[in-house]
Amino acid sequence: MLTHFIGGEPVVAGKAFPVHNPVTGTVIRQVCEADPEIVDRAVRAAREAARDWAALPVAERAGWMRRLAEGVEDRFDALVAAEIADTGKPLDQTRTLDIPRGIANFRAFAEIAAQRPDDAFHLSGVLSYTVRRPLGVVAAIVPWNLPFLLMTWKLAPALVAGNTVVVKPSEHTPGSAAVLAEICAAVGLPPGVVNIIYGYGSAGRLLVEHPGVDAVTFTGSTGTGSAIMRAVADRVKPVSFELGGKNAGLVFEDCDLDRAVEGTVKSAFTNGGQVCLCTERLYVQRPIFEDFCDRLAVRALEVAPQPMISAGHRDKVLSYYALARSEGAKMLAGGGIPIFGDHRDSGYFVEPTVVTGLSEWSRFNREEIFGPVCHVAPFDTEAEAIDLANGSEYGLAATLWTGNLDRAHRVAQQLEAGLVWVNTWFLRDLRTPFGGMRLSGIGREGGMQSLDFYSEPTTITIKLEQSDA
Ligand code: 6OD
Repeated sequence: MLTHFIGGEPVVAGKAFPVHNPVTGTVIRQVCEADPEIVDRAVRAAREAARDWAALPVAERAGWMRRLAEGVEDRFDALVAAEIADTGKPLDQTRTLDIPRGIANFRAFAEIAAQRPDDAFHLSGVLSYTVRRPLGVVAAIVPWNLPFLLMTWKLAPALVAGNTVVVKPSEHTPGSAAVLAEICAAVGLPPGVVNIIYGYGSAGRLLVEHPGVDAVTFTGSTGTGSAIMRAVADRVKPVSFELGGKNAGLVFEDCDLDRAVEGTVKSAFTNGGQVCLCTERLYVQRPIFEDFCDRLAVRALEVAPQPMISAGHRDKVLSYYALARSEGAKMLAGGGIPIFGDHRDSGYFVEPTVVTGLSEWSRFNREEIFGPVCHVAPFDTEAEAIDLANGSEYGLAATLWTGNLDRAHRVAQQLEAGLVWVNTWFLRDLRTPFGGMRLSGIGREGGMQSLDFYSEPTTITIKLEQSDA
């Protein structure tokens, strides 16, 4: 049974709920579900620890981040196993991306925080400078698609900025958070600095509404993001949201075709398309459209299917495959459930799918699907491509494939998205701003932007005596 981690101690309380392995559909663990009393206990523990943690010099908190990174390295295999059990991710991806990025998050934010300068302004005998202080207790609501990566992406900057944290992982993926709780205890992190509670959205709601929580960071769907915003509106709590996407890819005829096809395979199908940055709308310049579609379809058939996180999510993705057919799409690859003839047939797999022929106004092309699926459409001119890419209520990420440097800069600067990748995808410098426009979120995290969110400035202004000299 996975227990909550509160005030540095395991806490068994609340009803138990099951977690399923997406590869087989079988129950792999039982987990304590937080009730109002547990949420209250976790927030109180975080608040009790807040003053001493905030009072530590930033260099000491940065030292704790490095110790956490070492603790993660020591428990690398346990984290890989927990993440794979909950998500069904491939071993290779988990070993090379999910867990290493968690380590990098702790190390990167230790460096960034330690180097951060304060602002100071001097003008006509008036000196103004700012000091930043932490917000207090931060609620971190973590999604199921990149559970460890995104938990550390929130924890590291929140902690190093001097906050204490209550984390609620997704009900689907509590395993790596439970290992992190053991790591916090093993490295001797002061009790209450990190608290981890488990449960469904109802527990998340209790957490964000708790009057002892000062700010909320959330990654997940736009619907849940706006529900959180309403829930915390009365107390005007700061929120940082990374929400849905309907990301566009633009492929120009001057691109390196092999690179663009392989890049698109990655950007559409990595993690079974369950990454908020995945490409779901692809626009290809007409002279290479047929060739590109043929190549992409062949490659999609070669991609190993990955499971969706739950039976419910698999059914949602399949409902979009059915919708595409009913809206008159041509399926170029996939569109169903793979048959393996083994234990995976009871899991939550869907086929990597490539679709064409739908209008920009179809639901398929407007709504986030969050599966291994990509619609491909032709375009003629650069201006048209930009309009197509920007024609969405979302604005998280875009990819651009071109061999023309001028075009790369020109187009990238006109795309209305928080992140634009040119001839690559998911390449991230952790110091850069990360987040989306419109329905894709509010605020930016990453580097200094994270430290800005997790702290607030006080401006101190001093009138200096005029010198007679
Ligand atoms: O790579 C990252 O740092 C990051 N924040 C990825 C987010 C992916 C969302 O699904």
